[in-house]
Amino acid sequence: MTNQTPYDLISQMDGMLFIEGAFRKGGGGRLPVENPATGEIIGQIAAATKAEVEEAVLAARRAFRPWARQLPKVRAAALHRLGDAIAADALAMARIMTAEQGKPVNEAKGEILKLAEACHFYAEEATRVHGEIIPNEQPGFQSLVVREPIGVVGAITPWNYPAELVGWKLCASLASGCTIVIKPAEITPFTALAIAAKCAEAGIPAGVVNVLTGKGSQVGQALVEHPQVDKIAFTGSSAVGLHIQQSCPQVKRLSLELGGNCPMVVTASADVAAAVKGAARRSFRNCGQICIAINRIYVHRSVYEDFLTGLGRAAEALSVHNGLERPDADLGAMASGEPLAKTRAHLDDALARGARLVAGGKAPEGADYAKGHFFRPSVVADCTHQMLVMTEETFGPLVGVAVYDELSEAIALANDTPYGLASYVYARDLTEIQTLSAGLDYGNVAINNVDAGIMNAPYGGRKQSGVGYEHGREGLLEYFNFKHVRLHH
Ligand code: TAP
Repeated sequence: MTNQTPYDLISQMDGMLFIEGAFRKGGGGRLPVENPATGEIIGQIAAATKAEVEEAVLAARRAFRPWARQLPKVRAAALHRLGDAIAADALAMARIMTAEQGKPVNEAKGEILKLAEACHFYAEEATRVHGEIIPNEQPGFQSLVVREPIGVVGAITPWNYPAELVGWKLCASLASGCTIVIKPAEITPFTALAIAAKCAEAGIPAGVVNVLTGKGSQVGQALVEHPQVDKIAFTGSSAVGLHIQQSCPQVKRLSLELGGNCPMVVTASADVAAAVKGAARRSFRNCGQICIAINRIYVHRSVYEDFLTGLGRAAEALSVHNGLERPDADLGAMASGEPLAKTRAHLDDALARGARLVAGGKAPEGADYAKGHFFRPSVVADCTHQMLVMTEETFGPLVGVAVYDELSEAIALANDTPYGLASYVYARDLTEIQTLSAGLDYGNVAINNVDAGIMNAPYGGRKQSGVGYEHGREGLLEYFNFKHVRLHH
């Protein structure tokens, strides 16, 4: 891949599906894919037909038993080869991602390399999954708890992290002995097809990994409804996650990694400069299109104006460019017109309800930005829970800031949401830290840092942010059934 332009690579994958170890042209219609920085159509994807969904699921079903029976070290070796193959082509894969998603190439390359790391992490974990022997409750009996892979996984993924969100499900499937049919987001399909090419290169057996492109409401829904799909691993909005849960016609395993509306609390004892740095990074990276982005910040009155001045300056200093032309830009284009329109709507709503604009508030000016979906990182202050920016997930480069006086008030405001994915704290006082980490009703709490999700710790949400975990040993165990074997001897 290395010497070809992203457009050459994309044209080779145009209209392709990956079924039973081979690429082939889809037989149905086509859907255009846009470069969000320029508005150009960069390729067409196949809208997989019902027959193609059937073929992919049955290929995964046939491949399941032989793959599940492989020794864990054989699956681990395949994952190591996949990690190496991905890392070797990280730049070319990153450029494909930038062309379809908008994030700057350096950031996209970081995501690809993290996927390669995930392959190696899960390769090691694959060899460490073991069962248990339960203490006897009667003489002459023995109870074993054995872990067996669930079967065929349907993976449905969003567009904000086109490699990692596919990759975590792929790695856990490969490590556990499951097989997988992946339906990537309609607007970022080529990264997933490039990952499929790496699976072929790494010698993953035919049928173990399949990629179907097309519309979620058709191809994704067909996977949800298919009786031969044993588990759905979904990342996306809470609305679609709930729809999947309610429309699943059979009982099957579901893991749902859904929306967030993540708070940050900056207390009176915080290192304000560190808090500003953390907030700027986690609110605006990937244009704020992150489920664990900081959406709203509660700052103690004693440091409120200092924090706002710092965050305003940090936001204004961030560069926004076409991410293919400027690989080192801080922000690229937003992935499509939809999150951009929502960002503008949340900003307008906040300003109409009395918020103060501290930074940004508009698209960058100039011909380079005219046809793309660009927006400057934006900060609004003096926010209340009457404003959408504080109560709904913006999924854009906009953060709302509010002042508080008592820590209990900050905790109540931070928890005043149907979501429970990630929360952030900047504080130096140990009592404040302990009160916040116990009081925040979130699956992840990051204290004096903004890395809520790391590969070897469980990552999941509460309330409307989902069920189940990715990452870590817990993420891998989501791909296994328990079997109780009771022996009489
Ligand atoms: P969604 O609109 O929910 O789409 C996610 C995936 O579901 C896409 O592949 C979509 O296909 C598919 N889909 C749509 N309707 C479907 C249906 N009826 N049946 C089956 N699949 C269907 O989310 P999005 O806009 O791509 O992503 C943004 C959301 O994802 C945000 O809320 C964000 O917080 C959340 N997210 C959560 C996490 C974690 S780890 N909790 C991580 C990243 C993102 P199409 O692309 O064809 O519509």
